[in-house]
Amino acid sequence: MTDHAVVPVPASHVRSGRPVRIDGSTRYRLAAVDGQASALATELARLGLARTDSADATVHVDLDGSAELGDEGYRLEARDDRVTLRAYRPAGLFRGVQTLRQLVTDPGQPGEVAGVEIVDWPRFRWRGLMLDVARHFFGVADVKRVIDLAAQYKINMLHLHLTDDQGWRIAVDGWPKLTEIGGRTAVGGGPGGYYTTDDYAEIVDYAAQRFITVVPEIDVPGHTNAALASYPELNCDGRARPAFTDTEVGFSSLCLEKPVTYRFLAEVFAAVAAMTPGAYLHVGGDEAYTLTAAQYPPFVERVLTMVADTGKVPVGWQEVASARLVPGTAVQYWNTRAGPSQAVAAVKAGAQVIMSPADRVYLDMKYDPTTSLGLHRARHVEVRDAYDWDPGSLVDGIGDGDVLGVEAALWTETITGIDEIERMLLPRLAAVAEVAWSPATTRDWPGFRSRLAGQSAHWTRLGAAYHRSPQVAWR
Ligand code: TNX
Repeated sequence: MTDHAVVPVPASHVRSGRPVRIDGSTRYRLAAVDGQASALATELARLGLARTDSADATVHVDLDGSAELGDEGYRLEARDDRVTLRAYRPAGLFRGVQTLRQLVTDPGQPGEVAGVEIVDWPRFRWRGLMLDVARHFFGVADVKRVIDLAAQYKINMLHLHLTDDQGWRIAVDGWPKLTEIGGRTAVGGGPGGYYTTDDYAEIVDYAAQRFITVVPEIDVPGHTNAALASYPELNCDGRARPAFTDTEVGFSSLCLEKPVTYRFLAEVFAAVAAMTPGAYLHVGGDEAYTLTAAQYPPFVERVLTMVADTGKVPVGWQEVASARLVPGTAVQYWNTRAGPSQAVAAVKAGAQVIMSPADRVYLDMKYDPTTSLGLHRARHVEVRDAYDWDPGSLVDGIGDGDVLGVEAALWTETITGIDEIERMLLPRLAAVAEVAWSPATTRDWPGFRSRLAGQSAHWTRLGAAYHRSPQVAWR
């Protein structure tokens, strides 16, 4: 048996003692956790464990009142016929249960948990996945599936790209045509779709049960053709734009001169903020190629202020760094062809950066020339590309303390179904998750490569499609 096959690799782990046997009669005790315990209990049940309140349980899951490892850290010990998982917060227990699952030989079947002592906590606070539900729409069930896959690798932020030229995917009170018209299109002319307020609440709740925060993105001022097609008054010439179902970018913009634009934005941001228990609201800001260098920054400043006024922390793609940033704004570095100068400027202005370098973590990129799905922009992104980089030293002038975290992105121009999403996420999402979670000193490509091979049995058990990268010796 290999040492262990945990992804992301824990901050510290030592092999200790005999493995602990697990079978149909093994019980767990979940103490001192109320409210948020149901997803934890579901996860433990999936390991084949039954719940008990008795102290003679084999698996003990408990809060421990020690803040030392932070809100997501945990300690996991398996030895002397006993498994103990402790954390300061339920979130830490949930992360620890993901580790425990990976230590069980064959979850749901009789087997054993390797004898270990693990102390673990995340390197970065933001470990995200962005899903583009605008180019193609994915319903609540698909998003839940994505949440499940992400949760296994300790991802804690789900960024939903809710609006773009090809579709508007979220219902907003007072602006019904956004979804009636703007929600009915998609790349290639498909039927589109959108989330009602209840649908969205269901996603937010499902994510929260797994200690994942949903970050909604309303992309402005560019990438707005779906809104411009829905409401003629949002266009400077007062004429609705035709629906757009192709894949070019950068041609659309809200009309910056019209007061209605700002009423629209205020109402949309207020509505989306009200649906969002999380702290962040993403305003896009990318690829507004029709605007001049004099037009764009003041608009962005106004938008960031509007978001801050809703009580949310604004996030924007790297382009927003040309504006004066509201304190606390997080800036997402993505465009590796344009280079990091905007991200560096954002850091100089006091912002924190979310690292999404396209040539590493854009999971819509083809793996290699034989990949049928996906785009091929700068380069291919094989699993090693997604893995073998360091967020704290990638860019001169951006150090660990400037990095809020790391986020993988799945744009969906070419992606139409959940099986295609899975094939693009797996195995690369596991790689990005380890980059975001594990200390630089505990991880390296040879180790990851061998631990990753152990994940495929699990994906097969889940019925998830994955790319059998030739870089990995799959079992
Ligand atoms: C750039 S990344 C975009 C998206 C595209 C993506 C395709 C970013 C902020 N904008 O609009 O979907 O490239 O890889």
